[in-house]
Amino acid sequence: MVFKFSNALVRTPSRSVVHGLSSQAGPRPSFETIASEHAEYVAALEACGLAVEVLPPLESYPDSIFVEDPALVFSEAAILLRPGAPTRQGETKEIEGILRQRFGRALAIREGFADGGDMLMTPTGMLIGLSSRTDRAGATELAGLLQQLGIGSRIVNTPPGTLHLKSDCSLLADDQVLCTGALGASDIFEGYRKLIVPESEKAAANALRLNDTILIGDRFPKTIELLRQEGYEVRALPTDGIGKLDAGLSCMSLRWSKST
Ligand code: CIR
Repeated sequence: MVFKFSNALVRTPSRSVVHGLSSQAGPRPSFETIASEHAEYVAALEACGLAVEVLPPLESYPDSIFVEDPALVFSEAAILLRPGAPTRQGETKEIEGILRQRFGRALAIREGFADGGDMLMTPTGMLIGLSSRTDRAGATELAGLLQQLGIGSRIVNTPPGTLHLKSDCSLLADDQVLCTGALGASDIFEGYRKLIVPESEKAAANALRLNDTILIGDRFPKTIELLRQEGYEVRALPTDGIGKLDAGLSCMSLRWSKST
């Protein structure tokens, strides 16, 4: 099952996180808010049964707390990506060493750009979203590397104005996704049961299923209620600060299941 996880890698926010990329005009989050949200996130991963390894902060990379973007990880392999934002491109080198130590095999894309936030693992393979961060060259090379690992993939379009594919969707179960109305209206999730987030809670679509629990932002009461009505166990976490940096709950970790 693609949401069964035993391990996670996270990175402590740096003081520079307040200068992270944002498409929003409002006030910037404080360092203290982000640090406390991150600590609650780590505690939630542990409560869901994951062993969490915490990497040190990187002052030169304000967005490096969002470790999901420079790499993909699987039980026995990692793929190093090429983040599409110029200020984030050095993050891959920074995480490469630890991934080479932790995984027997590490592949790397050499062309174009691809952010982990655009990749949604499903029971039938990886969805690779084209966005302002992931281009056709990066997506195509990634599809080839995934094939080397025996993982099928499909390249799909991300709705205009969306940062990453996963900003707009998450996998809730093998046959059910949580997604925005825009993504729900496309043919990406044909065959899946779709739970559409209310228009007023679009950012709730970036939830994170870890084993039997769904992590979701605590500022999304309507979506929390929808999930509970569907019978899911939900853990609500503060995400006001990271939300101001266009981020959600999948972005702050790399997760995998150790093969035994
Ligand atoms: C960025 O714009 O790159 C960061 N401020 C947010 C990255 C969020 N990452 C993700 O959705 N995987």
